[in-house]
Amino acid sequence: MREWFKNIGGRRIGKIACACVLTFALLFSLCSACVAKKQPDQISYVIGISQANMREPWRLVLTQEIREEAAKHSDVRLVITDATDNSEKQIADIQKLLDFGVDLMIVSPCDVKKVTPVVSDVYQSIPVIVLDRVVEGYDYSLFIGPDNELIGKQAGKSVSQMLNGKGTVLELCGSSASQASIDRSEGFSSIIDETGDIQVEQVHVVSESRDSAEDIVRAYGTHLRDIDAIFAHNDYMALGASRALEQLGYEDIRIVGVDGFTGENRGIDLVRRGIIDETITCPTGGREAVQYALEILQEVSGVPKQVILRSHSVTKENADAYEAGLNRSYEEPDKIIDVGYAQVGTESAWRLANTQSIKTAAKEFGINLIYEDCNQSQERQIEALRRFIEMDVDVIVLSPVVDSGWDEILEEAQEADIPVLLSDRKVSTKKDDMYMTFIGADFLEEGRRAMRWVAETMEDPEECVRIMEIEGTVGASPSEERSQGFKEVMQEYPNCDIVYSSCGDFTYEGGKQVVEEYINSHDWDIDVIFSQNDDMALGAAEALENNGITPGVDVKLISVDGARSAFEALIDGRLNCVVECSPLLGPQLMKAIKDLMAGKELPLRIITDEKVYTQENAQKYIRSRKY
Ligand code: GYE
Repeated sequence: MREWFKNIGGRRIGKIACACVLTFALLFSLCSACVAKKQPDQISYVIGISQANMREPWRLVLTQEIREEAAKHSDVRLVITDATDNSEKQIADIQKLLDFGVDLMIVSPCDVKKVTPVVSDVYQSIPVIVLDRVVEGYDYSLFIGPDNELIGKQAGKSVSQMLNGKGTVLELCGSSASQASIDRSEGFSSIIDETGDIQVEQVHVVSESRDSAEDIVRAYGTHLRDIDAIFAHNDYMALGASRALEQLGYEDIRIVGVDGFTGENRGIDLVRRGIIDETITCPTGGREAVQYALEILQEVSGVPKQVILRSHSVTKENADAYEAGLNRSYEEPDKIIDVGYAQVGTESAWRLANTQSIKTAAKEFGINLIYEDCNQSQERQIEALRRFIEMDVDVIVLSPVVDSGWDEILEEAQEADIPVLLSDRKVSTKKDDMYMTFIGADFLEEGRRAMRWVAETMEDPEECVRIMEIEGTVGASPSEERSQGFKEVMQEYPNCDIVYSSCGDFTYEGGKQVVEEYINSHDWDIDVIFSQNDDMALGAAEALENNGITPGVDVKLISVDGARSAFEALIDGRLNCVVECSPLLGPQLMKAIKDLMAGKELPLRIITDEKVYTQENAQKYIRSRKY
């Protein structure tokens, strides 16, 4: 390794040398009709891994998965550092990796707040994948991690069932600085609080280790008589707790852990041997990190911004089946995949681009797409899903026009054993497992970005800003969450206020009508219009112009989506800011369908990558816009 490091500075020279050798080999091969093979020691990429620590078993598994996945590529090298849970050391490690000249960095942060600015700086020069704990903001290429709040909720449901809704739980939490532990606790208590008759005693096990957990539980002594269950934030603490209970003779206390790895004394083994009652899996994302790292380095399009991994509840009853699923080999189905797709409608430029992206990708992936345009009607979408179920399609894709009212039809799809994928918009259902994955945007962040732009461009921070909000379809997740995100940031600016809000239903005419109605009933006194999509913003601009008000000058217009028409309006000065919401979900959706049909597990959510555009940068980007 040392010898190799000496060459690292010359790696670039090495690559040029390799390129010359290859060129010669290629010329030679043209003459001798033979193709030069890649030299085994040719390095294409060096990936730096900044690990929070190499002490926790979860991180050892993460590192092992990264190594195994990278080993499949002879031209990839890893440089791994161990921050020993010290954020100052991690910051120094990250700088060293940057100085080595790594091509991409994978960071698993020790302390989110301290490491966020460093990741943001590195991201200005090389791609960064954040693992396990997300940093603040979006200055990174990709985040891969579990949904820790959902893991906590699953534990809460399991413990509540074990205790029949009544009793006392000892919660062995991880470090209070660990966002994962905070989220797990929040999820856990959100469910426990609903039951109303379960008390929780929380203890922070700072080292999150087996032995510390064992010591803490043993110190409880006879007080354990009052404890009915233990929820440990990882399986190692669960094992420590079980050892203490065995020594003290309290063997009826139920135990739930987290992580669910295979191997001796790890979650699946502990459950199978009856040492703990349940483990909730927390995948590391190591393999996915290397796979996406190569896609990023090879500039493959469509790499998402966030991949949220799925967790499973494993008990003695399903441990064997779960482990068998881990080792299953994947094989492409030997049939054309039939996909029923219930699209919202044709209400906006975004929607047309979204439909086109999905149809084109279906063709490219060889998938038979049965497409239904449901004209912004939930009733027609439900009817379409029923037809897909009767047709016994392989997969259903739904872009739900609104987020509620889907439980019954999704139940029918489940009973028919037809997986449902959500594209673009979300649903809220009673049960968590009603669909396989969600592929779409972070609407909350889109709303925040719109208000941040308002704040950043206010001439006088003290000035009073009167805002009109033109909302999309009532009850649709983008409408609700963009509004929520906007208001969340607006709270920091007491002089800003939404003085009028009305629904434009995501259409041009809808946006135009909102402004006309306001003008007909008020003297114009609006400083900023926040329109939740481009079509409504452009309709609003026309209404303003019809009334002698200059959009983009007399009133600032902010929109969401980023269609070409919006870029043209930025360049014309009629719009001031456009927050991107990509409709180009087709490739990711079809890849997810192929993976699903090949037996692979899908992430819980795949969140698209998006940016903010203004009059200053619109001209630069308009040529590269794909919709
Ligand atoms: O912003 C709008 C479309 O669901 C994100 O629906 C999508 C929204 C998009 O009509 O233009």
